[in-house]
Amino acid sequence: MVFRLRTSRRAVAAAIAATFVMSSMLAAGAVSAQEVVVKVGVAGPLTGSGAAYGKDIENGVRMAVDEANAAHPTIGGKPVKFVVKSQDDQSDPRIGVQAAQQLVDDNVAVVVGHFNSGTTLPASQIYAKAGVPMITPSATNPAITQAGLSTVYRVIATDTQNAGNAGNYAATVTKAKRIAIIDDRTAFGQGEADEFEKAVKASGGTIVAREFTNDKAVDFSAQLTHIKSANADLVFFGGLDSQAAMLVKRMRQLGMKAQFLAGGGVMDANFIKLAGDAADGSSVWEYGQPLSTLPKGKTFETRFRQKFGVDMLAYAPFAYDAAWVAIKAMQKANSVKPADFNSALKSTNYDGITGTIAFTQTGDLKNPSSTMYQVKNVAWTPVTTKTSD
Ligand code: ABU
Repeated sequence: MVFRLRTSRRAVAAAIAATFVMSSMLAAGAVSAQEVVVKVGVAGPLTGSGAAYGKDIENGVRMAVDEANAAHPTIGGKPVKFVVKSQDDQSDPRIGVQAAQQLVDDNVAVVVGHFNSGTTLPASQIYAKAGVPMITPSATNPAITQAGLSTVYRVIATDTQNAGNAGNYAATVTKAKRIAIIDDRTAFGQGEADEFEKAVKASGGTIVAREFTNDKAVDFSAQLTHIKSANADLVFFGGLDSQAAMLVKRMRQLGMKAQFLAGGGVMDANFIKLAGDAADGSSVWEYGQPLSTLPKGKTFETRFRQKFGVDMLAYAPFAYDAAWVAIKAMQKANSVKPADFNSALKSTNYDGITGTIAFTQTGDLKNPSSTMYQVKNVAWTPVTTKTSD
């Protein structure tokens, strides 16, 4: 009996002490009983050949979220903590759908992603059904925003714009007379090659060969032999950096002197490293304006390197901006409920790292830019930028 009484007194004393500690922590702002956790979903390839792109996007989102949390935000009168929830879609449309469903089941408020057009297209339907806004920082197939989904946004130019600029450039500026195209048959690669072809023809250029491969291929000898026999003087590749590098390398090994031109997803250090000497003189059209010309661009690059210990690829600034666009919409709507802040997203006017972000009625970026870069002295050098109306 005596023993029980002592234990009970100890328990009461411990409870009083715990209450005192909790009150002190609340007063100091260390914890909050009312804190609302808001999950920001990120979807992209975190394994496989596209993993570097997915990690780049995840880092961009993490940077925005950490900055937002450091300012101790309140929304709807309650303290809010943003957390990043990532899903690896392995650049596979089938796994992309599963990843999207997982994020929805995990009650994310918003998704930044996916990286690939091929995963974004089916995943956007899952988010739309659940009413969860999705902002892609990188998927550029025009069809993504043409499906009439009110929860879909894109903070980057489409391939109608970017590859369209490339096609017009190839036909009118390079003076190429015999243009060949090869694509990787993904929603992105084939899509941008189609847009390139349309623009070449609309600008009076001539396509002499249209070849394709797949996004896992490492040998392009058959396609290049055909392109060589067609006597092409410019080769456009629709696909990503590693394959672009292997392709231009093989072109030079085969003695082909044709100009090499590509679209988005190629302008990075990986291309130069893999292509070696063959990289020299290669040109690409990449989405957006050069970071070096944007007011907050250089600082972003430096801060990114300091925080993550790696150089950013092309899409981290777009992912960072996409996350901030979502956070600002929640603050404007004073709600973290997707149904509330999705309306606020539609009137976004955000001064981001990549420029001003506002959306068209279909969720595309208003007045998107794209820039042509060329490899000179083992570095990508901006040549010209075009901004669409
Ligand atoms: N737009 C660059 C690569 C990502 C994609 O659209 O598949």
